[in-house]
Amino acid sequence: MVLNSLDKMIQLQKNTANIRNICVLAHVDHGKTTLADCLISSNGIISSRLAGKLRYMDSREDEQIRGITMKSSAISLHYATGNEEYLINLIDSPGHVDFSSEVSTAVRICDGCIIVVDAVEGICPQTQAVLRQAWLENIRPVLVINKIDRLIVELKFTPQEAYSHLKNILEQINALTGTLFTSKVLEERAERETESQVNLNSEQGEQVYDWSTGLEDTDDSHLYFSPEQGNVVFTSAIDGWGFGIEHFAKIYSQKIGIKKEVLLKTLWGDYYINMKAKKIMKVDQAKGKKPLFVQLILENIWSLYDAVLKRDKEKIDKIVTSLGLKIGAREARHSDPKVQINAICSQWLPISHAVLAMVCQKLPSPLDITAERVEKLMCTGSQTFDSLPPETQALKAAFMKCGSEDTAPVIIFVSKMFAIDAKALPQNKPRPLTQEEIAQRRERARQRHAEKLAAAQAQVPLEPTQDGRALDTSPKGEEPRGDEQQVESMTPKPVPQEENNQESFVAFARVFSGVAQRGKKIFVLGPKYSPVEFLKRVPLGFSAPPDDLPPVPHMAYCTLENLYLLMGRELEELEEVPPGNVLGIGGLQDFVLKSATLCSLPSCPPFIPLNFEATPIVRVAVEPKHPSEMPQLVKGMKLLNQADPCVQILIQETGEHVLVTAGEVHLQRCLDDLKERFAKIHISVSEPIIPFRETITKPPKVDMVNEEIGKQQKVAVIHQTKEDQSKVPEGVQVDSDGLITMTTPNKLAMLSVRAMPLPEEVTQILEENSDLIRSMEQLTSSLNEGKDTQMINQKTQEKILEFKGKLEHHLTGRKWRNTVDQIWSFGPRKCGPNILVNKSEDFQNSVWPGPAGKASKEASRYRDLGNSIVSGFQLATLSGPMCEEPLMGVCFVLEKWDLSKFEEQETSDKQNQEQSDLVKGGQGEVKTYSGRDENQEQQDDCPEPFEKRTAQKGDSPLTDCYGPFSGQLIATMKEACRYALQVKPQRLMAAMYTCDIMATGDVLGRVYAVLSKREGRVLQEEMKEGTDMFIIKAVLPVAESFGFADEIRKRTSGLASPQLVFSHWEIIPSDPFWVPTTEEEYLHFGEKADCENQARKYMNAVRKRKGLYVEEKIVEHAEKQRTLSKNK
Ligand SMILES: Nc1nc2c(ncn2[C@@H]2O[C@H](COP(=O)(O)OP(=O)(O)OP(=O)(O)O)[C@@H](O)[C@H]2O)c(=O)[nH]1
Ligand SMILES: [Mg+2]
Repeated sequence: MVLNSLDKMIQLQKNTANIRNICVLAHVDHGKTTLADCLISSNGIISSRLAGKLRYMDSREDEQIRGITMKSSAISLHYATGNEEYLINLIDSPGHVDFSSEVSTAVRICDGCIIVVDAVEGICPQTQAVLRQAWLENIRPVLVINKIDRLIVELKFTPQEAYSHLKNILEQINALTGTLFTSKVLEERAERETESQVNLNSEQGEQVYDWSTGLEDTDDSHLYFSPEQGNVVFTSAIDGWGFGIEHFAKIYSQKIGIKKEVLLKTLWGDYYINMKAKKIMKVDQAKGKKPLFVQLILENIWSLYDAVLKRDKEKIDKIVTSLGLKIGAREARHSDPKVQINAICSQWLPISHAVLAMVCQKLPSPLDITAERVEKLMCTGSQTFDSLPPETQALKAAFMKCGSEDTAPVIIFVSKMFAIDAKALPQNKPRPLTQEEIAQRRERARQRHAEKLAAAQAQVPLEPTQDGRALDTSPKGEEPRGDEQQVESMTPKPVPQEENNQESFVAFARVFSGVAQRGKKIFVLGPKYSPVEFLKRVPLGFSAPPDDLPPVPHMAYCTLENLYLLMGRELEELEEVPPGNVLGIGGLQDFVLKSATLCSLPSCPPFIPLNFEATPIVRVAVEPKHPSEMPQLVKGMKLLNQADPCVQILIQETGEHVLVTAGEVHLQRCLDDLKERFAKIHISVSEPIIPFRETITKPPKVDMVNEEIGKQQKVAVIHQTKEDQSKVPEGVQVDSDGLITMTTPNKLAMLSVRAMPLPEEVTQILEENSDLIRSMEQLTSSLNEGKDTQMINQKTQEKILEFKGKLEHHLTGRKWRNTVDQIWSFGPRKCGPNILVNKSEDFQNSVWPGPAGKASKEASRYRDLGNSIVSGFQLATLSGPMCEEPLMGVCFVLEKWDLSKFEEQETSDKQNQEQSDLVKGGQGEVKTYSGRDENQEQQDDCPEPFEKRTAQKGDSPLTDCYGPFSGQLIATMKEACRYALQVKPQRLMAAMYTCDIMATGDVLGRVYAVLSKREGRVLQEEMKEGTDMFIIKAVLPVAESFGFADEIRKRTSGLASPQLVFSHWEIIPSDPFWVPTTEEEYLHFGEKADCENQARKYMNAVRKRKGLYVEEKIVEHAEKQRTLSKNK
């Protein structure tokens, strides 16, 4: 085992066909990093004794302490088999859900992946998630079933039981693959059908797609995991062994004399061997026979473990000699049986060979990239490949060829930026000196000595100081002064003082085509860059040097400053990187925020964005301990944002600096990074900010004591709160059915708005389609503005129709008649889960583009005013009346919109203006409408004449003492929406996690106790076959989740650990404004009745945090505190 020299790696990088870019994916703790250790030790980078203990890829201190991986990191390995030599770029990824974004960054730059499954735990939630991610990226998986030793040592299975157990795991994972495959085929078929329709219309004949018609004709056998296919190996990473059945097929074909091909087909499966007849038969022909896998493979391993654990020296020796192994004396005598097992097994069935051979045989090289994957990578959003400009389409060939000629365009994808200490960069590190350099140094030292002697003779008094300095510097290994200029090229670049402890960013990237050369200039394309935009601005075949190009949004031009070979904890400098390799790039931090596409041609599209599985949900506000350190904090947060693919940083309206992270562990890591690496200051962190949503529901049918409402006697209202809060002031009309009618402060326009709860399914559909809604809004607005109506491509149109159909399907009944056609906008931010419906007769406008949207003539006339209404709706949905949180699942219906007065005013005003142009530059005080209570008073003192600002062309923005008319409309609409909500039963919605807990039977009770204390709800409980493990699926409010994982771990002594993933929003059933009103309710809850109102607690907590008014008595029934002694 030789440590690979850099030259060897550089040489291997050039042979693209023998490169494998792979990542290791699994559920948390299934042994990815341990497996990586074993593979790394086969290259001599770490010693084989330390493999599994060191967890080399977990280079962060907190990773080592917590024992979980938190980032993906790459290492290049060399593997030789037969005459072939391979370069394996291995990426270890984290399994914890909080870091699933790191998995996304890894799968994007790989061609294949190793899915690791713990033989005891089997398929877990994250296993499913990573398998899906691999599918979405079109990368091919192979399977490693790890921790087989646990079946022997912990579960004490017999080989036969172990076989059934393993078969079970394989069936489960294949069932999963099957579902993924089926949905994909069906989706493609649907797509193909629409495609063929288009083709029929356009008479283009055959298209590129050649998928066969349907599921039944599609061959999917190669997709499944099966030992006989060679894409499954069984390992115990901790004991250093692993095998695929090929290994045993080879051995036994020689031993028993059955053809290897036959054995390959029968070693896995229900076959047994008739030794006498040398025949292989189906197991059910003769009962009680063991399958080949048990008889020929598992039993051998079991008996070895048995011998070692029982310390049966004789038997061990026998096995060792029969296998022809040599065990060192130290291992043979070692008291720990694990060491012996490791020593024997890692020689007998070396894990690295089993895994790497499978990787090289079964996983594709960069040259095998499929056309399907390339097209998918190139088409962002709803684009189709055919709709890309021809220059862009031409790049597909470059992707497929993965060529290294000079003419090949360089295409690199940066999937994340990671921070490393600038001192750890190879160019800043002192490197070992070469022989020549040592000779040079020696020579210089000699010269210096001679000079010194000469000087000493000439100038005796100065000697001590000079000497002192010389002595001071040289022992530190630094170059002595004086020689600095000559030496600069060979010594580390002196790092400037302030950079001394600075973080430097390296891009985690892969070359998809062309050769990345150091010093080469390249375009950096941000995720929103559009080659169409570029081609529009820059004439075809531009000849100007790229530096002089006109600015194009989301594009920059930069130099590839440093290229690195990623070697786990180390980086090695490279001059160039051939196509198909994973690499690190330095010097991009000013150009790339998180991910980017680099290309030598600007016609390249940016790669599709990484798909992140986890939604960042846990927020905290941070501030420096010393206010003067704010700038450092801001800078640190910027760096943190760049260094983490999924963290979000924002500054709220309140001025708080907020970190949004995927979960508690992620939060902790981000805070540590901020404190220790990026900001380097003390910070204080707020309690987690828990997000809520506000909504309304149908009026409840029963009250809090389950009595039908309306039947009980109302108590003479003692408790006035509900009425006190009477939310609707005068001047606003409220109908009995909740229709709010409001006029603008200048009384020129009147709006009637009603709020209705949307059915749950509709809210869900809206949430799922937010991207589509956003693009639809953009489309409509560009249509309205009369921009060139870019053809909506067929696929988007289909999607929009489908979306509309779904809405129509759920919005049925008299109440919702025509609603879908009348949807005017979605909110907040124009894509949220609330809708604005326009039922007003005289003005019709809807979001649906094309023929469905009936844009009438008035539409254009009223467009600006309409925009104000929509803005009002957006504002209202952004923050609700309960605690200023966004709304969800609410439909606002604009029933009437009376502008007749406004029109009159406008015409008379025009006439006025024509008559006299006297009033210029209105100096009259311009009040702005600012609150619900003011409108009444202000209406009275409103001076009649309007002051017009200098007339603008067309429809002038009317301004009166209440400010511009459009502003008044916005405010009125917003207020009307809020009142409309307040007259309906309001509810809070809480963010919910789904939580998967695996626990053994004996700690189950304690898990349930913790869950119920935190308002969790168990959805499902299953026993894992063949084990005493239970899998519990539960939902838990995010608000109650802080410290949950820790508590579970503590209560169960680490035997159960939950995985929390954000899943959905759920209405909290209790009414935050509820007060007892009937006798029974008083009896039941007492007058105060706030002890059980969870919703009120949440609402008040949010209000308090936001500095809003909270109606709360601080001290109630105050009494003098009496101590016992006084009481006597
Ligand atoms: N018994 C047994 N334990 C193993 C084996 N492989 C790994 N482990 C143990 O499982 C634990 C988790 O191993 P890791 O390699 O850190 O797991 P991981 O998949 O990298 O975990 P994350 O990166 O946090 O997702 C460690 O305590 C390992 O010692 C194995 O083959 N057998
Ligand atoms: Mg790990």
